[in-house]
Amino acid sequence: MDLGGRHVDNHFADILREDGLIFSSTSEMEIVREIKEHVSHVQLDPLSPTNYHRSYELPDGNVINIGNQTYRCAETLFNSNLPHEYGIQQLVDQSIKECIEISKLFPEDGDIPPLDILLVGGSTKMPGLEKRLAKELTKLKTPFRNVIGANDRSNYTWLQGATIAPHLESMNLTWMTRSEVNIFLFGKTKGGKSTLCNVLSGTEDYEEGNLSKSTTTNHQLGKNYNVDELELFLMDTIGFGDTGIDPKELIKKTAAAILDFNGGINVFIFVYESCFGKVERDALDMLKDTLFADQAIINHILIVRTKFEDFDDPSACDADIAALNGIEHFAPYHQCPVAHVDNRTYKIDPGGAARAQSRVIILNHIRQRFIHSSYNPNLDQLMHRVDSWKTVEERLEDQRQETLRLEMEVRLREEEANMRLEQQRLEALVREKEERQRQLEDIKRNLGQYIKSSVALESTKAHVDQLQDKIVKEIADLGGNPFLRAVFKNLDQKKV
Ligand SMILES: Nc1nc2c(ncn2[C@@H]2O[C@H](COP(=O)(O)OP(=O)(O)OP(=O)(O)O)[C@@H](O)[C@H]2O)c(=O)[nH]1
Ligand SMILES: [Mg+2]
Repeated sequence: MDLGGRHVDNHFADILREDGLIFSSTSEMEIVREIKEHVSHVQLDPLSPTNYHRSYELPDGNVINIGNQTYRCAETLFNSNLPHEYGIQQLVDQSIKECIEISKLFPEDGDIPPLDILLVGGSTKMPGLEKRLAKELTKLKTPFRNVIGANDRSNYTWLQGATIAPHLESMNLTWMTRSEVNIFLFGKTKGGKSTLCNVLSGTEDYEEGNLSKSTTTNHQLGKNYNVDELELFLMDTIGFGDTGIDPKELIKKTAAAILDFNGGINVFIFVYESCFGKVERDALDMLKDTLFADQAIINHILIVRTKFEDFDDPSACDADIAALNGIEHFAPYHQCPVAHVDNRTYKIDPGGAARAQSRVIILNHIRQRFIHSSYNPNLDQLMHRVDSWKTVEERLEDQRQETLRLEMEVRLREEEANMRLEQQRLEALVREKEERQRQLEDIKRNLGQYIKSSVALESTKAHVDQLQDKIVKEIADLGGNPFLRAVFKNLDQKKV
């Protein structure tokens, strides 16, 4: 029986409408799922009146109040007045009774003891489920002992599988393996990603938008589908282009979608319509350079051109690929296979024949090229790259700041050099002044000595004059010797 979390979400969205709370698009259904995880529970007796209210803050900050829908949503699991035929209690009852019937085929093994029922899987985490299931099974007189919630229920199946995996060889069992294909769809908004998800899954789980606004505007959770012996894990994403979403936010949301993959990604399906231009190239570059910084990613990209009316005409497809190879923006991705589809709406193509054909085309590509290997991103490095990623504007601003910083540095260096020159000039002036000072001191000193010498000379001269006068007088006293008079006369002349 296909009954689980998605049914609870859908029923929850239906009954929230009673309070005027409308959630319908793919992204809004994610919000419903989150509300369910936070506020829902399973009532032991859904008919007993309760006055139950829980509040929940929506991503836009609005707080909503939810009444009995918090437990009514889980009633879909028990088929209380709901459209499907069985509830989980009937399924469990049937399984246990079948086990007992089978055990009767092996009487030598004795009767099987009363069974414990172990709840596993994310949808079983709603508080109160164990007790309610036990109550319903008792009503059905199911032979069981306890209903137990497994630890780590979301991963329990895988964990248990992992514990027996090492013994498989010795158990000599032949196991059938299902081919799991992890698919990440991305591309420009309104290109047809969600439609392709519907086509591949054969469902209408994804909201196909109108052509005037972006539809998938929030991070999606991947979903599993069994399709033609393949187990597809599909991840629809927010479109690039005119989504009005901040590019940084978009990169973060795209990275968050990648983090949801358990294990590798087999194929990145890049969806585009009509022409391959710069937006398309930027979106692929974002994957190759920004998120993974790895050329090898090219081996895991399938390019899908949607809305291609002649998709069933091989020569038209070949001609389109030839034209694509002539486009400069496409050059880095020319090795990637290109598929053409036309997922016409049911209005145009009520039988969905074109969609069915598209599915075969894409699955063939997947089988031929992508099923056997997957790309395992290094998630730590991915987050690091996302955190340090900058928009073109931010990068330009960084460059502008760097240029300003360099200009400032050059100016400072020039000023420093000028100051050094000025200082050197000042030092030279000081040195010259000191030199002049020294010279002046020398001159003063010499002048002093000169003055002293002059004074000495004057006094010597005065002394000589006195001596001369004295001599003259003494000579005059000596009388009138003609020879001496001539000498005196001569001396007088010299004196003059
Ligand atoms: N004729 C035709 N219409 C298509 C095809 N693929 C998508 N459409 C239509 O194109 C519109 C947009 O398709 P979506 O699947 O919502 O596009 P998207 O890429 O998910 O858009 P966002 O979620 O806004 O990013 C819808 O009206 C689809 O019905 C196609 O191959 N052929
Ligand atoms: Mg979409």
